[in-house]
Amino acid sequence: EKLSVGLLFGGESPEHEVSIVTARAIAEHLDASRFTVRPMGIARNGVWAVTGDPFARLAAGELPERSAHPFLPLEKGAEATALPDLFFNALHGAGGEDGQIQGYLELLHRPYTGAGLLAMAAGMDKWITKRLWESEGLPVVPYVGLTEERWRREQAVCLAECAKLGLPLFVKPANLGSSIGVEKVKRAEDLAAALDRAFTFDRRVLVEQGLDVREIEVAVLGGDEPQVSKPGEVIVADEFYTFEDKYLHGKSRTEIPADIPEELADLVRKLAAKAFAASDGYGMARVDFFLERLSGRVFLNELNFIPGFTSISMYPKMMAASGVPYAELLTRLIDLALARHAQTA
Ligand code: ADP
Ligand code: MG
Ligand code: MG
Ligand code: K
Repeated sequence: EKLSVGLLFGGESPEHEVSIVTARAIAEHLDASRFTVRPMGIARNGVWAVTGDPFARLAAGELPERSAHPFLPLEKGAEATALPDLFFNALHGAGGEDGQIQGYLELLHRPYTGAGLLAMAAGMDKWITKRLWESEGLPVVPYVGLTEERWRREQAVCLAECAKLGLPLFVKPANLGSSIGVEKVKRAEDLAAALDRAFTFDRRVLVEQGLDVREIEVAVLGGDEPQVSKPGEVIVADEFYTFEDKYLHGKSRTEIPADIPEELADLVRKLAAKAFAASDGYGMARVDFFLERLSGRVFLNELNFIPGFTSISMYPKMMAASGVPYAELLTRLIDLALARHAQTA
């Protein structure tokens, strides 16, 4: 008997389109001898499209009508849809990568790929992530975390605290991705306006020391004893790795494995495993590092529990270079989901 896999994609985040591309790749490569795919597209209005060809319907921008049942986000006419045996989560960003969908799937009592609710929510929040890593003595870039309330209450004190970090600074909303809302601030007099803009995205914002860095990434797969890939590098063309660069007119290149000394690669892989564990990681994560050019020091930047995941994205390419081709990666993630569910059910 084959397992039916509810493939969740789309979603209400800005990564809606890239998620459609990812899900098509997953559907194409899933082991057909073990699994049947049930594409479930979350349209931009939050309604789950599960009938017809959900890939085509979401790609066309369709906004399905919600069923009359007030408790369910399902489309009208799909009320009789059976629950799949498990869910494969291909949703990036808000709603899919931040614990929301994980909580919903827990309530449905079905296994799902990736980490649990707590890890996903904490991994989405760059401020919480840094605190978890700092508590384990892991190296993070010096930063100041600000809430919107505090910023409104005592701007001068906040600015003085940030000034201690020097220049340039990076200002970023705590709970976003794809470089949305990330700004490089080169002059002290520009910081207040940058903070005001960041607070339009989130009530929690980070101000970080801006370093001159190489960007090194590692793919992690598994549970308590995860497999850690060889590091790769994103060679950034612009001033930093921006949304445009990531999705629109990417001038950046990637290199796998990264051209770094072996001892450094070992250090990065060790730190990645520790960071994954400190964040209660499970399933997969791409752990991103900064390698400071001048000092050669290594810092953990962030971790992404649902990183870019088309067959040519960094995470799958790093895993493939470490001996796990895409189709096997999908099977491993599903087996991890089943194992985790068996532990907690
Ligand atoms: P996102 O989750 O949106 O990818 P990041 O924290 O990774 O957010 O920031 C996006 C990009 O901004 C990074 O890949 C890097 O190019 C640049 N960046 C962020 N923080 C710093 C920093 N402290 N120093 C130098 N560059 C940074
Ligand atoms: Mg991110
Ligand atoms: Mg990033
Ligand atoms: K993240």
